[in-house]
Amino acid sequence: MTKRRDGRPQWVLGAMLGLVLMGACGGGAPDEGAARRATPLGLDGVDLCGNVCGQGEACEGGVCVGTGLLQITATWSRPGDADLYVLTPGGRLIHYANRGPDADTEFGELDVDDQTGTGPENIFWAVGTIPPVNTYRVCLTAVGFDPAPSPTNPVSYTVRVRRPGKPDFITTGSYTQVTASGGCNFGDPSYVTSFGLP
Ligand SMILES: [Ca+2]
Repeated sequence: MTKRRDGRPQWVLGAMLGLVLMGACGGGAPDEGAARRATPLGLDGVDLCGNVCGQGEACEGGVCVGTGLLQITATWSRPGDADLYVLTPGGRLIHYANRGPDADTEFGELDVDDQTGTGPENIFWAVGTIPPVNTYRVCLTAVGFDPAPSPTNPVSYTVRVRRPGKPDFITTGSYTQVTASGGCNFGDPSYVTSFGLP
């Protein structure tokens, strides 16, 4: 049986995650806390989701997306095409043109490439797939907006990292120019943040 470094069997983690995710997307009576937790961008997903997502999925902004032991999700403020990039600890770049899951993404997967809306765009390691440990980099390009991002018409964004047992790690920002990707390096205009596992 595959084990993490802390020695917990994989199925235990999966079961814990399942408990966390249960009820994340409809299927139960609305609770008062949902309204307080909801954000304008719908990253919480509780209030904006009108459907019930399947096992291994979570609702983000009304869309069922994949989730697991690591999930990185981006939304943005006005309709257009932003692209989420995740550079894995092993140096693999996951994005719309390298979606995985396979060895070239260290078995992470991009399941939603939004080109016309406000997200979500979502990269995750599916339930039962253990993401590699060490440092991840996150970039978000803003390449397909009309009007293009500018000081008078910025595109703001929210990127959320979810890991079981830890609070959500949320980074927000705003683009005032077109930002392309050169591979998700520190200092790139599209660079958003870094985080580590475990
Ligand atoms: Ca996109």
